[in-house]
Amino acid sequence: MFIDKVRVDFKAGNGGNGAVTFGRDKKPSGGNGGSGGDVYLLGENQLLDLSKFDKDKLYSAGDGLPGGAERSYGKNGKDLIVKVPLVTEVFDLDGNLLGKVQENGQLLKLCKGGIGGLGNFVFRRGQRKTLRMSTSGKKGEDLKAFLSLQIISDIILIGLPNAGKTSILNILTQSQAKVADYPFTTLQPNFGVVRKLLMLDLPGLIEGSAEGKGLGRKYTKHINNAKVLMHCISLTSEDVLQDYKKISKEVLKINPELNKKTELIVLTKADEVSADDIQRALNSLKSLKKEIVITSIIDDNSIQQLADKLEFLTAKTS
Ligand SMILES: Nc1nc2c(ncn2[C@@H]2O[C@H](COP(=O)(O)OP(=O)(O)OP(=O)(O)O)[C@@H](O)[C@H]2O)c(=O)[nH]1
Ligand SMILES: [Mg+2]
Repeated sequence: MFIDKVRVDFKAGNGGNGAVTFGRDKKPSGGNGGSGGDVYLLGENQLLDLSKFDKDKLYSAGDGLPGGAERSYGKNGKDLIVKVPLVTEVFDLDGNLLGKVQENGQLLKLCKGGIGGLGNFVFRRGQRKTLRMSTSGKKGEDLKAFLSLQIISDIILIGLPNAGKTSILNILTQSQAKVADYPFTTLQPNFGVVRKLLMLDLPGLIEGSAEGKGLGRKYTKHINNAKVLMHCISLTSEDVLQDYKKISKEVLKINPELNKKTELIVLTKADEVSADDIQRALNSLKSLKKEIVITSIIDDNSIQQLADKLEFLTAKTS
């Protein structure tokens, strides 16, 4: 199941306690405790979602070990490095943004390990009563967080329910996501890769998606990071321009900046309509001055032309 938001608890390691020991000469010799390990997130571009996180688990780094005799230092606790997909944002429970992992290999420190306590060797020059003194290791920081993912895709498929989005994703990327002759077949985003381009198929948008109607809003944040918007409209529609406007309105409500994004209109199901219908649809969309490709999933040529166009547009955008 595709998961783009999780509640996760992190905890850095505690520092080890300082030791109280005496050498053969009866002088204080206790070493310092080791530091607790830190917790980091690491950007990993091969990961696609946050489903590997277990909300009931505490993600914790190792504790520092106590100091030992003869001034030996306790070993430092092991850092915990947790891989996350790009772009992962970290929020505290009040919704404050704490940080963002947006590049492959980027490390983001979430919690700092506690420093180790001091052993009594440190207090060797003190008074008699301080010779047995040591300090405890400090506690590691903890964080109750939400991780939220905004996928960086090359192409994002948008359009009304039943427009044929998943069918195109399947045929272009040889995926096997569910397709059916009713709206809202796609309940969670589907992924596929065509010519090394990551394609994301969102559940259909409807009027009011931006305000939370239907399934739209849950995943609409992923539109922000896509290079190309691929807007699917069925040629069997009564009014393709109206369909286009309904979705565009929703997209702009999600983010007004999205009208600057490269957009390709894909007219689908060409095999179900006549040549005249196609011409009529093209005429009604003319005023938009957008690139348009006409497809049918049973016409392989049209699908290859679409792939060429997507390759060209994404290359131009990056
Ligand atoms: N004849 C024909 N039917 C198509 C074509 N593309 C899709 N369909 C049919 O249209 C219906 C809807 O297709 P989907 O791919 O599920 O549409 P969707 O946009 O993903 O729909 P939601 O997930 O509900 O938003 C299915 O019955 C498909 O078989 C096409 O090119 N030609
Ligand atoms: Mg679908």
